[in-house]
Amino acid sequence: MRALRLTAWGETPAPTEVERPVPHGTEVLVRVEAAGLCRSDLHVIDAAPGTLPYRLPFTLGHEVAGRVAALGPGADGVGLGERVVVHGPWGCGSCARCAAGHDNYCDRRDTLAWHGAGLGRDGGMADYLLVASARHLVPIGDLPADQAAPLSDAGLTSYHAVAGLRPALGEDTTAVVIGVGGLGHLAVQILRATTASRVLAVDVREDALALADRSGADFGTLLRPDTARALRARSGDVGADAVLDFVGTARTLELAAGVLRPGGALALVGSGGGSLTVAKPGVLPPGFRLSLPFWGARQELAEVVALARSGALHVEAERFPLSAAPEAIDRLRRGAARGRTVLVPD
Ligand code: FEH
Ligand code: ZN
Ligand code: ZN
Repeated sequence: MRALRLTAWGETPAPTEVERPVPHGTEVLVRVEAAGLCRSDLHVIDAAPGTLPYRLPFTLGHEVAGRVAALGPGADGVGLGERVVVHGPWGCGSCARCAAGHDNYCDRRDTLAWHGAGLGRDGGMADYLLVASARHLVPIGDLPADQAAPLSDAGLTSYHAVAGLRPALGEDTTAVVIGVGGLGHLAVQILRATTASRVLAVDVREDALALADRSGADFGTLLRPDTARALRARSGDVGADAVLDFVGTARTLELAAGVLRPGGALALVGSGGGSLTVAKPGVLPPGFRLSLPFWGARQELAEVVALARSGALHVEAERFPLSAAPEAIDRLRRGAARGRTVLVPD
């Protein structure tokens, strides 16, 4: 089968021929229909030797949808031919967090040589993906694969970030989304579908603001020196009850700190390398709360899929054949990707 294998740190992987896995025990083999490309894939490819606990080589792809192709003799909970999306964070499988489907917060994370599918373990940028158990699979019915795959990371990460902020987002509140890319455009839709808040969007590209508008944002603005003032004006001059920063640079964190309402909450999702000084006294508003959400739980993925199947979520997806993965990776790296890039086995 074809697979996009990371064989050396710092080298863009190319599709190569590897043996198709055979499921044993509780394992399930999935015929991949789509695999999303994530900025984290760039971080993995570019990682200096020794900075990640992963052992080379492995197949990339942590945002995967497909159809059950084969079952191990002990596999249970999914049927042959069933279409599924893969819950990508794979923990130890036996701690209290993993047992509850919260592999994203596995208690033994620091002892593992992986973070999940395509992250130290063979992932889904391939014709087939082997998962250890059906517990990693969520049924998607007739949801198109290029809509379903991005739900498992871009959608789930955004949904989990919003879930932590939801108590602050009742009537007459304001949520600000910084960065309207693969995750941000879904966060706008999830905020509109699951909270009463007004949604304001910030990006550096006009076409991203157009995507925010299509996704249901009440207002969008380019990142400028006066953006905090413009956002405050749209919040009734009290500031934002919540900010979701999908970029995470010094500049976006400064904007977040400058626009948050007293008692406001910041969810830092993007790995842009920025930092924020938390001190008393300091620049942050009283009652400031910070979360660093990572991916999401299996049950949350089922909720995201249900939202998508209800028509509340639309993924702006750009499809590329798996054979063109190097070009797609380069396009994401150049900042030329629009919405979420999805690789389709060809
Ligand atoms: C995966 C592995 C490490 C860091 C971040 C990620 C995210 O892309 C998963 O949502
Ligand atoms: Zn990711
Ligand atoms: Zn665990």
